[in-house]
Amino acid sequence: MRPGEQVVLRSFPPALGTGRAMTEIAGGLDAFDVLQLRAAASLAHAAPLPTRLAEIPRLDPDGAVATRDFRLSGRQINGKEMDMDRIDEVVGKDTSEVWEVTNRHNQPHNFHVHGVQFQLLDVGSGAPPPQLSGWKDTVYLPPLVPIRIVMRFPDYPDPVHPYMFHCHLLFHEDQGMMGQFVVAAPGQQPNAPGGPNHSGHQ
Ligand SMILES: [Cu+2]
Repeated sequence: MRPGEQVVLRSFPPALGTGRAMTEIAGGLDAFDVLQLRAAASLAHAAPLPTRLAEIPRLDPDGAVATRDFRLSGRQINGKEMDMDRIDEVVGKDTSEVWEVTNRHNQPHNFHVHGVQFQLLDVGSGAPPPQLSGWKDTVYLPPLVPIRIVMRFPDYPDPVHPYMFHCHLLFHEDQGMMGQFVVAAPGQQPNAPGGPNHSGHQ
């Protein structure tokens, strides 16, 4: 910034990969101002930037113990809506898995996983672009483009209290576009709070 300078940070239309009408409904044609920066009349120098901001250790997909498919369509994931009394997936504590996530719908969806951060392996048949190459909490899913993610689950097992995975468009998750997984030690069985295996819940 130069003294007295004003600049505006603006959001430009993202490439949603949807048809024209759906793109318009979903806000995919919108441009809008996000932030205005107004420099003071007198400025001091900032500290120099490091030449490299961060090192990101890559998760190795060859170390994954399982691969799972997640298909998002309508308001369902793998053909199911959220049920608090159902555990959809059981993963092993302190293990890595590859999840292939695909939006099988002509609407925008995205995918969010609790308890972990993940890395993208590929988007369609290509490598993820730089802006998708770091640690992610949520990834946008263009229609019909399979996205593979890799993650390592916590080393603390709990077969009763689940984590969620869901579309992070809030009205979609509110309409049931969500599922549950537990992190289990070898031999542990999932035990949803209202499920048939649960004994201690009134
Ligand atoms: Cu959605």
